[in-house]
Amino acid sequence: MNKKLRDEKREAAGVSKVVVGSQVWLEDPEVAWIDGEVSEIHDQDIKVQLSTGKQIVTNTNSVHAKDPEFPETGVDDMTKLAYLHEPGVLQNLKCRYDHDEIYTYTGNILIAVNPFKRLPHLYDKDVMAKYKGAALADLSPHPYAIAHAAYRHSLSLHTHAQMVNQEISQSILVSGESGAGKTESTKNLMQYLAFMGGRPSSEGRRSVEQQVLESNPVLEAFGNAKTVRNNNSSRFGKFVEIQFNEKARISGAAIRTYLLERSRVCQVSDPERNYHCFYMLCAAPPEESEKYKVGNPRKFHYLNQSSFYELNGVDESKEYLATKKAMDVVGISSDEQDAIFRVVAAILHLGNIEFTKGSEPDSSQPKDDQSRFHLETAAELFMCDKTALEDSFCTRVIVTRGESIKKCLDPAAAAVSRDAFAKIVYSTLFDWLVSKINNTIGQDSDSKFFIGVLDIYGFESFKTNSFEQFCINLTNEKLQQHFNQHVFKMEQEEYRKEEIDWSYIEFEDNQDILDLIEKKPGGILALLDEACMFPRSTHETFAEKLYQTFKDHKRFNKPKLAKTDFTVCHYAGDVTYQSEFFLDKNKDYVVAEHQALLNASKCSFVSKLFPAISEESKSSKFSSLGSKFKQQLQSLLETLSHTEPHYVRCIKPNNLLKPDIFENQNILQQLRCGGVMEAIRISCTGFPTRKPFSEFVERFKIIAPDAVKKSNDEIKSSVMLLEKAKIKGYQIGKTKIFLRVGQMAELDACRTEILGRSATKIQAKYLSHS
Ligand code: AOV
Ligand code: MG
Repeated sequence: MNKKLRDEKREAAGVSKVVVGSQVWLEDPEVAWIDGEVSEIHDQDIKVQLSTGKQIVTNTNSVHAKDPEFPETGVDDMTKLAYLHEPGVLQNLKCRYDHDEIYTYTGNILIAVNPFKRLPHLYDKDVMAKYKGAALADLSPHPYAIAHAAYRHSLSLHTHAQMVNQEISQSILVSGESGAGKTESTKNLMQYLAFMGGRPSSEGRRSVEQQVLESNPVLEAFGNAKTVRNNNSSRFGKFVEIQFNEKARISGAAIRTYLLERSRVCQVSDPERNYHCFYMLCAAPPEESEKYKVGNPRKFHYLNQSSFYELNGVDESKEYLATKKAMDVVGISSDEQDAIFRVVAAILHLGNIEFTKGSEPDSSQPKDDQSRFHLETAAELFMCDKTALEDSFCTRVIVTRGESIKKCLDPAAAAVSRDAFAKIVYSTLFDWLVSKINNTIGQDSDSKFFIGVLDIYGFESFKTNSFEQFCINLTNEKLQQHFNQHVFKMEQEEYRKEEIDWSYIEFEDNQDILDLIEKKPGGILALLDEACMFPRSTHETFAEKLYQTFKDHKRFNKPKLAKTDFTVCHYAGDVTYQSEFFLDKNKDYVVAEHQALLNASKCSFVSKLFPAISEESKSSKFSSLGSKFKQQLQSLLETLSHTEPHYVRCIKPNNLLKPDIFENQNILQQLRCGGVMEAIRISCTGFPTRKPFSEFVERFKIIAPDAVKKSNDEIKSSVMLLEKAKIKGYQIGKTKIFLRVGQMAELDACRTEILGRSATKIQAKYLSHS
């Protein structure tokens, strides 16, 4: 964060006056903030007795006030903190975390700190039932409460919308870095929505909500893998749109997925793993693993490049059966399941085919009997011709001037061709699963509203970062902008429109990074596409072009000594990308020979995965994965812009993936990057609650019914009601009333009290009559 900005903020939130005996926070390079007590004061200099035992002399400007009455178990909403500053926020999160309270609100945003241990009492039907009847503020913070708010909000707007044509769909955006708990939070959200919108399960048939829930294990088996950051890392993005009918029952769902990481199929390294499904299949019951000729995962090149095979606490053979069960629920027939695992097994065998020089110059052939065995097995499993399969790796047909010439590939090129084959088969299989699930669940084209839940790969920065990380981080930039825009710009815009007196708060904008990446023409993606279309480009020429174009861009750097690496200064930190495989990975095409071969498979499943291509698309030019991805993101954000967003911000408390370790610096970094600190400030300094005058009067007229009856001016009535309820510090806008934090609750309490009193009166009257 901009230093000046932070200093200003610090001042705003800092200590106004310290005396001897004041409790304060002091900045510390290691643990971020240490608490202590002021023991002496000489003008600006103060001596602080730290809680660690040390004494330090500093000045009044560099300390923050510490709340002497900070409640032992913290507060469930940051906006309730007596002192709002970084150490206060951190202390609150930590103290709640120590009590296994992993959820905390910041106004309407839910902060979730990953516990890295099971907390079963937090999630079950009874807990869901409790949230069903309650208002957001009445129960402790929880993803259920966020899902509840989204559901309730759609409903209340639903009746209203028919009159005013208002947006009623909602979205819940879950964000955070890799391993922070997005996928787990998403599952909780979906469970709650299924609970609210589900039918009594008497109908025998699998219900839509059950299918929506069971889609998770299927997609995770094929789209999740162990990475350095997360043992169950989602390698694809997902937006689930749950559709509701006029009775507010779930009537359909649409799952959109984004860019599955393909390279993982052929390339893994310690301590990562390939996709879960490969290990599950290897652990299948004997009759099945024999059928697919799999077994020990250590035998397969696509798996044994890494020495990690097992996951803590996971029994792959059980997972295999559980995945098949989930596949049953989402309507994947047993024949289809057989075909799917046949394809998965075939991919493993492909990986074991090695090539050596053939008889002709620059040609190739399977290296030995082992390789020939795996080639044969793969052909059997794909149900395609063995020789044709070999040809599709070792040769390439080139069409020039209407004549087709068969060209041999050398062993290295044959291996590249084999890997391309494996990758395209796997990613096509994944897409098939998604569309199959969508077809089974069914879309409700007449749905009245939907609630979308977004779970996308978190920000990634590894030792080496390639095209995948680039796309993943672009996604996070886009979502960050959406968050900024929503929380900050919308807020300010609203105050401006309503002519409310409110000093603007600066915030970090990331538009310049987005321009750098996706501006057309001239952004990194555009330059990459250009490079891909120009036959003589290499990653060196591409990198050179980037260096020239962006040498003065403040979000772009050429690392010292680097020849082809480049650094992008993302909102969440600097990431250095290795440009080596960018060109290759950006090219989205199926080799025509691979397509034709698979299309000719005797297995109808495989042949349908690769429908015959028309002559014209055969010759069509290169299509860009980066541009396709950018478009998908654009359309996602377009969808989101028509919904009312709710945010869940996940925090990863440590990089060891262990319970009960709370790393202050690490967490602060995430809170700062994610804009949580600014959001907190806004909800406190601003007016988080706003109501149009008419709605306001309607809701609270009971507080002063006679006065309201006499007046026909809504603004005057509103002011009378506010005064009667002794509310101060509110603001009157042009169309709405703006309330400070907590004032709505005061008004509601006042209303409830009056309602309660009149109810007793009626009751008393009724009793005296009977
Ligand atoms: P992610 O979705 O944010 O990462 P996950 O949701 O997969 O992260 O969480 C990572 C791991 O943390 C899970 O496998 C659990 O072991 C643990 N975990 C997370 N939330 C909870 C919770 N509420 N209760 C118990 N354990 C939890 V990535 O997909 O890598 O960006 O691409
Ligand atoms: Mg995930």
